[in-house]
Amino acid sequence: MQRFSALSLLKRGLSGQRGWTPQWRRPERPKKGYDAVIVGGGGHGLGAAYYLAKQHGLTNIAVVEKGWIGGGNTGRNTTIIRSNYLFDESAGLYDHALEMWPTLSQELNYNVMFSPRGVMMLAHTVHDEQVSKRHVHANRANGVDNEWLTAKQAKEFCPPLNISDIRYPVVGAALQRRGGTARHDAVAWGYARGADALGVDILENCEVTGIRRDSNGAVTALETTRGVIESRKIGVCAAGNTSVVMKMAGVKLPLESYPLQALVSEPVKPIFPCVVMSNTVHAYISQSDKGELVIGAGTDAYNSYTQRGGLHISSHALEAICELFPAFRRMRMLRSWGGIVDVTPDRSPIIAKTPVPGLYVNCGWGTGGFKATPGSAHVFAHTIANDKPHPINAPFTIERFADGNLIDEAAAAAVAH
Ligand code: FAD
Ligand code: PYC
Repeated sequence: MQRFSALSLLKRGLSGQRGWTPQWRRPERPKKGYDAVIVGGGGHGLGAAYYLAKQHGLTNIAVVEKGWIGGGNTGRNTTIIRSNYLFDESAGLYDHALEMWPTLSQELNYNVMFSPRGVMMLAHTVHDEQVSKRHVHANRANGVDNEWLTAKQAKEFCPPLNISDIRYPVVGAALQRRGGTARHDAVAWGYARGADALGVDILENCEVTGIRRDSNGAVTALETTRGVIESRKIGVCAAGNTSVVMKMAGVKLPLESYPLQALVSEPVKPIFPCVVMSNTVHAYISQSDKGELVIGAGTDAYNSYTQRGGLHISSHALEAICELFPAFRRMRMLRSWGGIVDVTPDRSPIIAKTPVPGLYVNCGWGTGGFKATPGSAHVFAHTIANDKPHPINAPFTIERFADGNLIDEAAAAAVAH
């Protein structure tokens, strides 16, 4: 790690910040070929490259990214981290990730600012309460922490919360204390720097435009805007663009792409101690370390590849936030943005081999893949290196949509879609 004295920092600042050492190399051009190539420089792709190099000794590899790393959903998400999903398979996957978050900064020697401040999911109706309690019981049976709070306890945990005198009074909440937030960009940058240090080429502004296959159907190369790159192993982590990339290899996946948006307020002093989500009113909120209230809404109701959502969706979320937290009614919103999320029919991801030899896919995270980044990257690297899934991602196949072994996490996905 580079260290700077106060004087050298000042000199660098005054000199227009010239002379910083880039955190990862920018190779002038791709090599002719690699042992493996990952498509997509988000957290899942960069993380997979990092674990391929670190744990499987595959260092002649590259990550190809059509824009800049972290510029997809990784840098656009609201960073909620939790593992309170319903089914055993999901507990295995999301808790594997949650167990990796507390030491990720040390692992990468890069501060990802993981903050386990607690994620509280509100219940507003008897039905909400029943569903939440079912999740609490299922989680605890799997050794995953989750607890039921009364409305009064929920307010004690989050004092700005209004629990009565509103359209949807709060009847209680499920709290996962180990849940929280992290700094999204730092996750991408930390994995990029770590992978680069192990020899991985990170190729930005390199869009995949085609996938070549041999007479047996196996992958042989990627066509990109920076030339043809040969590889017998290709891992696709292209989030909102998965269908587009997979079509290049003739693979059709059961995915629908939707815009999902979020917005932040002007920054204020620390006022909000945790993360609060409400599925029923389609809104969730936390406070960033910079002081902004980070607020998210539901997906738009139509398929699209635009990275912005409809105004009525964010207005709806803000109405709910103002009812739940009347103290925020006069806050100004600073900016909003959107991402594209790929949604599967059962709202669980696909982390799997594909019918095309040498082609692997990690997708379908919908509105909730950030939390899974370290765990997903770790098991996806295993899948690519060994040409077979890790036991944790073995259930997350493409075939489940034909054989019926669905992992229906619609209720746990938390953002309506
Ligand atoms: P990405 O970070 O999107 O990376 C995919 C990359 O692939 C992109 O950089 C893209 O440019 C690149 N790519 C695409 N096509 C090509 C091509 N042809 N060639 C080369 N590169 C290509 N999840 C949570 O767990 N908690 C949250 O609070 C949360 N909030 C969210 C809020 C919003 C507004 C949004 C949009 C998403 C949210 N998510 C959340 C979901 C989460 O952001 C994603 O599931 C996760 O970041 C996906 O990571 P990734 O690495 O798979 O994808
Ligand atoms: O998956 O927890 C989540 C989430 C919250 C907001 C968007 N996704």
